[in-house]
Amino acid sequence: MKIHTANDYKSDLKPIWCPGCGDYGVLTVLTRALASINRPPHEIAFISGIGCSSRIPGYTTAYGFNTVHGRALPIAQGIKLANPELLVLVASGDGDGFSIGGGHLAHVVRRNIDLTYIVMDNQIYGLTKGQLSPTSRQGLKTVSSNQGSLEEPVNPLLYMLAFGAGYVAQGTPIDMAGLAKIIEDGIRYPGFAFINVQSPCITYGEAESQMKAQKEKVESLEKMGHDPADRLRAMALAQEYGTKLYTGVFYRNPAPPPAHGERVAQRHAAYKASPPVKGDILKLFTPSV
Ligand SMILES: Cc1ncc(C[n+]2csc(CCOP(=O)(O)OP(=O)(O)O)c2C)c(N)n1
Ligand code: SF4
Repeated sequence: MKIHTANDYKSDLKPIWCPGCGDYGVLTVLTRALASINRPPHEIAFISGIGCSSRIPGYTTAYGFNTVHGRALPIAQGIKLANPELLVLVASGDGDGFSIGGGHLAHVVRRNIDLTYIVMDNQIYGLTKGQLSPTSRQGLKTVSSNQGSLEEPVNPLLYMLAFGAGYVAQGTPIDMAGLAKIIEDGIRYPGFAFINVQSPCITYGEAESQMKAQKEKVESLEKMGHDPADRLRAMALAQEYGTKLYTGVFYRNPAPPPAHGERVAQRHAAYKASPPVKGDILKLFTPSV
């Protein structure tokens, strides 16, 4: 079997992100994580919505689909259902994932489709030139809010934990090794995995979200002694989203339930073993008295 290197997952397209954008680091670590997994690129489908971050599939050699703003998750779920053998990765920005696409989150989690969802959370709409996003902090002034945002930001980590996700982690490109580790771990998790990446927007993002500011506040959950099997503690730590920058695995279900594909296979096997008797369906419509 061929041993793949990170370069095998990089396409010939040159990224057109702004110099210094955090998404470059995400692309680099992603290709490293894929090399560790060593699945050939033609066995990987990489789906995204629309945004600067959503360009990422095009910079890889995996099959890619840069879909519609906010709709990466439904399309990725369909692809996984149609071909369960594929390794399915999904990329979004915080606008794509938590605003227009926010309604899909609870459902992808409860279905427990085996895919890895990577959100490049820069707390701003980058592609459309710097409007407020759902993770922008209250008071943030942008081109679309010159008096400052009136609204509280959403908390993506707490959302995912509350919805019941089996794998929830956070990373940043300032710690490439740590980010590669959680992306690899998320891909290996047998079920839905969510990775929030604090990926700075150098052009429209505010100073306190940039790499320099991140370096001053980042704290490793592993070094803090956090037990990733402790979901309630993970939720308590996730409450600090927006004030602290914790990196690593918040929660990894120690006894992962069957993923959706496995449940479908079990249902098929049950039908095969005991096929419905022709005519049974009529009983549904026949009054019992
Ligand atoms: C249905 C629809 N609504 C709005 C847009 C415009 N639009 C494109 S990308 C985007 C937001 C991008 O922000 P985010 O998802 O956070 O990604 P980033 O560019 O910051 O990586 C918006 C509003 C669109 N393309 N389609
Ligand atoms: S606008 Fe922001 S998110 Fe988009 S490429 Fe530039 S730095 Fe990156």
